[in-house]
Amino acid sequence: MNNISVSKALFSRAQESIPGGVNSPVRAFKSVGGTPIFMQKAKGAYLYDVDGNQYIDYIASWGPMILGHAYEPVVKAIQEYAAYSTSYGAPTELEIKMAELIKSMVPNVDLIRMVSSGTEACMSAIRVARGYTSRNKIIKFEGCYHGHADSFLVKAGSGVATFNIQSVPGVTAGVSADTLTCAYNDLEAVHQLAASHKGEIAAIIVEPVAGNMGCILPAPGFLEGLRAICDQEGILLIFDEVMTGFRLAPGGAQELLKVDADLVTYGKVIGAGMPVGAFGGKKEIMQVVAPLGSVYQAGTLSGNPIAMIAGYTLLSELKSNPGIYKELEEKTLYLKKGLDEVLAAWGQPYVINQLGSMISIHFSEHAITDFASAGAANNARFAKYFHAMLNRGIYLPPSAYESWFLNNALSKEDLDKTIRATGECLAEL
Ligand code: KE4
Repeated sequence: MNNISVSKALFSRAQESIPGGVNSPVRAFKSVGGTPIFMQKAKGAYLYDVDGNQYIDYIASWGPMILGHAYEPVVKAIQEYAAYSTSYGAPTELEIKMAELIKSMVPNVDLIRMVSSGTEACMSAIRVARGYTSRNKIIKFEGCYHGHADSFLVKAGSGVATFNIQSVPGVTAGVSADTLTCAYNDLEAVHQLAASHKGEIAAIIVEPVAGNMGCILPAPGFLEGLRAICDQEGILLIFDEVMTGFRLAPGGAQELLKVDADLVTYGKVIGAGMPVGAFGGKKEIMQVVAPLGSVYQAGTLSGNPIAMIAGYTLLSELKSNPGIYKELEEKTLYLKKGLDEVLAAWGQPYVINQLGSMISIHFSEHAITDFASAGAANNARFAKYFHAMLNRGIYLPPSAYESWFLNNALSKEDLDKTIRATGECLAEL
């Protein structure tokens, strides 16, 4: 067992001033139990906690640290620009460069607006869809997570699923009534919702590869089917690419899976760890956004110069070295192969879902294709696995309802250590 006495002391102190001692619930280790680990610093693929323990990091700050922590060019850019001011509240050329860079990397974006989180990006995108279509309802999928805006806290994934919060107090019945839900990958259910709410649905918002119930891939034809329903019914298709954007490919899931969205949201990688989100799409739709149109959306720190230079520096690296994506996928496939071998030898049921550098393990004898199957897995066993790995210096997401995120600083030795640690700890599960 690692010595985590300083983390323990900090956690009890934190709870005196911060709800649950954390600024985001998924960090609280509630579903896996135990004391959240307080981090001191990180470099490349490694985290260092306040007790001096080192961990191989498979969270990458829930996605942003795709090239590893304290990536030199990003750090240098932040240090340089911080000296000019940390915010102006006025437009800067940096914001134009960031928008132009994103437009050059992703399909179907003529106009893009910067915000400060994935939540803001997604809540703004559905407001745009409602303003553009003059319709009120949205369809989201059980277990998908689009941030904590009221409309999305209906059968959501990530922390909402982790804490099994069926309906979130404070989200009114009025708001929830405009959010229709069905199972991920259930195209027939979407057809039925569209038929019974003809002319009422503004948008379908979907994680093109789900990462908030573990990693769940779209079934063949699922995304294409959503595209067809949207075309037929005048519904906007919103790809929530907060996780998949700039992670699965330079052009994200739209590029990799070859399905066009009408609006797309970004976060995480786009800010290189700084608070950045964005939403964008075709000019015909985005021109409803104020001050061009009347769909109001704003933010004091939207396009913040430090966040912009951090994101711009990272995205530029990804654009100029697209081979990174192949490297990341190869590392993930190597990890998957090794995990498969040790888990298969163990003889207990398990499933590994993976696409690109997103991967998750589920202790289940059935395929994990939606929220119900993710919830029916042996997640108590996952909690034991989490702690067994943590004690061996491997930091996994503290919930079975999360995807792992590989970073490109991971070495073969790190992957081998992760595979070995898994093999060693299975007997404890
Ligand atoms: P943020 O508001 O947390 O920046 O982004 C919300 C969001 C939107 N869409 C998708 C697909 C997301 O995965 C997220 C946030 N992801 C979680 C991790 N599953 C953030 C971790 C947290 O809540 O602390």
